[in-house]
Amino acid sequence: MNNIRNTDPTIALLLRAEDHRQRDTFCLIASENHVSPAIREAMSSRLTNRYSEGYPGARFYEGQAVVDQIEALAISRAKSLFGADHANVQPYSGSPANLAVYAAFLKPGDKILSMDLAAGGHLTHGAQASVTGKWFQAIHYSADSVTGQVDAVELERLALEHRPKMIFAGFSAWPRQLDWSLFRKVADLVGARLVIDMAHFAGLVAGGVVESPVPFADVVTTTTHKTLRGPRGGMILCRQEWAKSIDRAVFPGTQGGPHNQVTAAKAICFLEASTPEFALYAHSVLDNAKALAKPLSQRGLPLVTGGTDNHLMLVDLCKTGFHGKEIAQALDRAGLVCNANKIPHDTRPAATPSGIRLGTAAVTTRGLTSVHMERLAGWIVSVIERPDDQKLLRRVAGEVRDLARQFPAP
Ligand code: DSN
Repeated sequence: MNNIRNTDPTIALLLRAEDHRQRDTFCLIASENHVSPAIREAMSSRLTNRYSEGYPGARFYEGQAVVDQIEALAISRAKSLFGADHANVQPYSGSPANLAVYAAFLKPGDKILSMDLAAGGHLTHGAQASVTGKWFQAIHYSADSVTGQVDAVELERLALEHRPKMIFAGFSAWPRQLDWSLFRKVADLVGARLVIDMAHFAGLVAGGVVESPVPFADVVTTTTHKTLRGPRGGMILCRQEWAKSIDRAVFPGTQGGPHNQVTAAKAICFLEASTPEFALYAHSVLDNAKALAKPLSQRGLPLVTGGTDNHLMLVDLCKTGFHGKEIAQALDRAGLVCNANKIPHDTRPAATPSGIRLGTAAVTTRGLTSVHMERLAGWIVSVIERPDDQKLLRRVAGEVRDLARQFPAP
């Protein structure tokens, strides 16, 4: 960081502080990960100097010979990694990717059917606080907190009653995989476009750990930085028949020039995610999630749906006398970083909900295995039992730091 130190010592100090924070703590935020040095290098490359509105071979600015090759490579790697007809790698992140899909298929006021934010859906799936909930009419379904699945009869009933133009499947905070064939069937029943947001579990799809939504959906949206372990960014995959509409909806519909430095990093991410090592990583993420869920439940912490089939779990704190924000802050002080999260039928506000969400993508990247999950569970349980005990939090933070330093992030 010599250049930053010379130009802006304040930012250099803060970046160093963040490096140290990441080094000495464990990230259990289900949507975060640690990228490879290659991906970090690409993101700080001189591609950031370029504007490239348009697509490979059809740009509005000259000097695109290199950028075109990079974007074409990212597209072809994305298609082959996920077996998709078409890929648009320009979305800045998951939310712009989803917004572009609305722009491709809907007019303001049209109806969508999607998972409720409070039940694990995402803001951009028509939540009231998002423009997707203000500009479109969203009808919501939930998944059952015992079976972990969406009720097929209820989904069909809602679809037939409201005749949505688009059905969103996928989630931000749900510990089970959903039945994509059910969503396909219901979408066909009412002639709706099926959009599956795989942002959270894209890495598990790439690694062959969970069923791919690509064969079922008209369109699949994703971020590239969660389990997929790429740069901060988004992507849209779709059937050939929607390729033009999706491309136009991204640019010029909802975005300007793509972030070329991120496109290069996405290309590297897709290459990394196509290796046998990545498949092993994805399997370990799931193994670690199950290995973390088991001792948490055994020690009396209820998990929504009783466990997990993906990289995340939701801990129900209702019986602890503390809300999720209090526990997440105590865990943070103990070096275990996670987020407070709503649980199904939560009566508490989003800022102080009744649960926390834990994910294993980042700790698995650092090389932790199921043996370490036992230790993490022990720390988590003790903090949840005594979140106000500052001495305990300091002791756990020290133990976490000692273990974390043995498993440096890339
Ligand atoms: N913020 C992401 C998450 O934590 O799941 C979703 O956008």
